[in-house]
Amino acid sequence: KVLEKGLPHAILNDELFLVYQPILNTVSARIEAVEALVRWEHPKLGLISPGEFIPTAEDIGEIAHLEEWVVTTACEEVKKWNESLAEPVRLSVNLSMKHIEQTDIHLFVKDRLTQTGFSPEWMTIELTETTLMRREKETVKSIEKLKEMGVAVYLDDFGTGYSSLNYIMRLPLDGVKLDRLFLQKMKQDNEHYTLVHSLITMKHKLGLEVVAEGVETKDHLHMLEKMGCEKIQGYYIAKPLHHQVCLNMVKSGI
Ligand code: G
Ligand code: G
Ligand code: NA
Ligand code: MN
Repeated sequence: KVLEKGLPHAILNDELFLVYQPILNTVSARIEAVEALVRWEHPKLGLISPGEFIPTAEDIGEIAHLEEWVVTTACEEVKKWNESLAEPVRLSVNLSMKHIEQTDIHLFVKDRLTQTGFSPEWMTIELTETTLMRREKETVKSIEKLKEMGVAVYLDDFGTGYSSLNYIMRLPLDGVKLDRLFLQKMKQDNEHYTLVHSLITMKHKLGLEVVAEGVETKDHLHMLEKMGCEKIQGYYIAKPLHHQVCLNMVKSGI
């Protein structure tokens, strides 16, 4: 209830901010992308995690409004970074399926890009699934239009959602982000290892890029490299960082 009341206010009153988590390419040894993650600094309750307030935003019909703030702010910030970088970094933003159901998402993204001057070729959309997909035809069309603009589209938290396999067969995706639950249980040659290895071969069999999330140890990294997974994200590389700290890391490498 407190969150429901406070959220519209938070969006208008600067209580939200973004952190960025790097995504490393192990082959080029570059941070090739950053994922923008929203945070809410509540004046009384302190820091609230998006795991708590994103579902609230979806329930009270504020998700489009919230994500408009997130995408605009991320584009503005990372556009400035890119002006100071020899090679631009990609920006990944999360969009809730609830939001996608409600709007023409390619128009939403196009408006944000036009307003901020951020290049579509440096943008990745992560579809986060909290509900089953409705309006499948419209969603497919929207994703196709995003791709025509040069925007990449990934399915987030792959493998744990309601219908991940269904999605990868039906949506024209560029890639998936493997949910971190898979890595948490992975050890050399156990069942989770085999499963992760098979999912990574999707890259070759289905033409989908794979980003491994939740890489927490050197062992994880080495196993993934052996499997041919070159895009990795997780605490072993970096936690979500404040923007200046993240920019410094992008500049200096890891
Ligand atoms: O940052 P953290 O690990 O606390 O994120 C928790 C969850 O919140 C993750 O699943 C992440 O995808 C989600 N999240 C963070 N920012 C956004 C956002 O702007 N939109 C949506 N839909 N989800 C977000
Ligand atoms: O669903 P999504 O992938 O957007 O979730 C991002 C969330 O995962 C953020 O809340 C972030 O803090 C968390 N996270 C990122 N890397 C790791 C990791 O290596 N281990 C764990 N346990 N959580 C992580
Ligand atoms: Na996400
Ligand atoms: Mn993610």
